[in-house]
Amino acid sequence: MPTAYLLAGCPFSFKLLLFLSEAQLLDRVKIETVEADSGRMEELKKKFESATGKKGSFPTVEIEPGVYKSDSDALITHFSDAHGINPSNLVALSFYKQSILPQLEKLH
Ligand SMILES: N[C@@H](CCC(=O)N[C@@H](CS)C(=O)NCC(=O)O)C(=O)O
Repeated sequence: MPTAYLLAGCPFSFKLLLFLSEAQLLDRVKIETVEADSGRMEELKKKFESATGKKGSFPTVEIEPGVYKSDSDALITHFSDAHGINPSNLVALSFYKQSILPQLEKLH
């Protein structure tokens, strides 16, 4: 089962979690939420960076053993394609992306 690594308080991690919840995929993905500035966060970032060669970020999903994918939009596309979901039909996700996330990005 893929593991989604989320960062507590992260608006992009919440976007992925909202998608997985609304698309009813939470029984197909293991969730691990890490605290900001924790040892576990640093440990995972190093793991993501050595696997992808890019700066580690949350959310990241280990989509199969040793294969890591980052970026909330890319992850939503990945799971939508895999499960035949049209994310624009997801009302809560669309609401969050259109009217909540832009405000959070300004603050972030
Ligand atoms: N475009 C990325 C942005 C992800 C992002 O900026 N995540 C932040 C936390 S909200 C992060 O991982 N920052 C790295 C750090 O804090 O070291 C996405 O949509 O996933």
